[in-house]
Amino acid sequence: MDRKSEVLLDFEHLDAAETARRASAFRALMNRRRTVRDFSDRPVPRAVIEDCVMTAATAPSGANQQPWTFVCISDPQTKRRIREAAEEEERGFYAGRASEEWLEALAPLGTDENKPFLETAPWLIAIFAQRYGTTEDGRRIKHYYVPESVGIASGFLIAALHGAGLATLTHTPSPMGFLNEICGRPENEKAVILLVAGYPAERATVPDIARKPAGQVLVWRE
Ligand code: IYR
Repeated sequence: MDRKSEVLLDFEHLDAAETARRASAFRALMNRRRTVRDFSDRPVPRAVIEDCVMTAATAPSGANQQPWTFVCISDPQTKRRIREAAEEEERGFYAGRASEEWLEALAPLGTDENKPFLETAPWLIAIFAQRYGTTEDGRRIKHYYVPESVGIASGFLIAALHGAGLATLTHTPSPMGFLNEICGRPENEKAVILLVAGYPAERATVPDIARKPAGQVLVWRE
């Protein structure tokens, strides 16, 4: 087993004051993020999406296997197919598959089976988890910590898009098998999130909900 290493060269060594400033500024930036469901059709250049996806692809992953594929969709016909398939699943969900308890938990969000944003927003990013890898000669390679790795990368993507001034919706139509067919992805890949990205519509509304305060999130052992 060869373990090659290289010197860590471009790590930014900051003093305490600058560290505190950066932490605080990033907290303020991320605290302004809201999940948005009313999108404008204002275009977003492909290069912006590429930068954000390649930021996501800097995420750490199990055994550095980077078990993710991001399919970026702006083509109106593909968006329409995705909307139609997603709404069909959602009709089944809201009209029966979802338990009373689940529907109650969703009530504050005001969601229903209509997903117009899947056509309005300029970009849909279908995030696929590679459950296993394959070699060129077709053998399977086991992947480790796949849900964790793809979850971390998805968080990076949401943060990158937000940092670029875009709004996102972390959409999870259930089940999402239709995305394999529409996006032409192989059997080893499982769609985990359909991320909607773009600018918010004018006068977009968001649910009146709040983040948990530090006292409910953060435990110190000093
Ligand atoms: N997939 C449905 C329901 C839904 C489920 C959860 I969990 C949410 O946080 C929001 C919605 C929908 O998109 O409407």
